Amino acid sequence: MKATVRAHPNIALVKYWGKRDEALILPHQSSLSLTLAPIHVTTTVEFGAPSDTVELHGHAARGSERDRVLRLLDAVRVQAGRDLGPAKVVSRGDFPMAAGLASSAAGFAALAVAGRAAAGLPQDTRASSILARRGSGSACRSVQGGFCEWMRGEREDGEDSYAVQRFDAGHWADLRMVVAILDRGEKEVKSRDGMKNTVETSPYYPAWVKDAEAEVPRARELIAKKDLEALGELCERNAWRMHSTSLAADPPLCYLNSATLGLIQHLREQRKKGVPVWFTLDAGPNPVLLTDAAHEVAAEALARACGAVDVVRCVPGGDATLLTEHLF
Ligand code: 2P0
Repeated sequence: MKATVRAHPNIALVKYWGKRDEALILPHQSSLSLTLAPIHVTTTVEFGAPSDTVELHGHAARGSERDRVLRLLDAVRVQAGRDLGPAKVVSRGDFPMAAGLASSAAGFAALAVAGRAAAGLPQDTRASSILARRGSGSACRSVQGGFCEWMRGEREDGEDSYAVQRFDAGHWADLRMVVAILDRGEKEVKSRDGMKNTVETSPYYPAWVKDAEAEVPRARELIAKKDLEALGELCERNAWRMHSTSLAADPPLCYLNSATLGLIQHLREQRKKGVPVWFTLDAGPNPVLLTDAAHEVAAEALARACGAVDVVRCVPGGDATLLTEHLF
């Protein structure tokens, strides 16, 4: 009745931005990501506890944060088909939570896999991905390592909306993602609210959906060929289009600040000098630089020169994994 899982966060190369179903967390378009190591979240779930308790990163979770965790475990109870009793959950991450890296993605992926294992359900990546998705959309892409594609699906019940691994972490071991933390502050508009506002008010939203869906198979081909330059260009294009669509919302959503823009513009000069480095950007001011192993030190140096207060260098990460050592 107790299980512990370690999962890695992921960074989308083709972003998920907008839901067609808010309750089930079903996206309007497919997305594609890379799972990132060595950073990770570890989560222990135990059923049969005296009462429901949720501790996230050293603090007792409250309000909607606590509810999201307990709702996911309710779905586990339904899958198990029996009364598992109250649950105790403890989760800890080893990377800066406000950095804009989706700690929720690693957290809900670990929770889904650990929850099912603690309930005695068999290991099943598809079932875990669907469960993780219901906690946080991007979490469905952190159940497996390497390059994962979240297929939007067509069904209203969401049973065909989950992530599959297209290439494992070893396929392109030389790829590097360098997170440039320019601002440690919490973002002003959470992804969930930002994407809702964009879906409802941005006149560019339908164009975003069509374009992003078409970019997924292109990205897959470039990953197959390990074409860093073309993948870098695709990533930048997709990030700009996500942010342009959000900028056109009402009220406008601007996640970039002046330091973000400074760093991004600097990359063009670096490329002219022969440094292969491109960016992607989630719903926050901290760019993630795409490069190769030979240039990760140069990428870190340029991020710091452009004002990064911290830098996290990442390599392709593996699957969410069961551990034998528990957090309590
Ligand atoms: C992504 N992001 O594809 C995109 C790009 C942020 C920008 O998924 O509401 O925490 O829990 O489904 O997954 C962040 O949003 O949102 C995200 P919910 P989530 O990685």
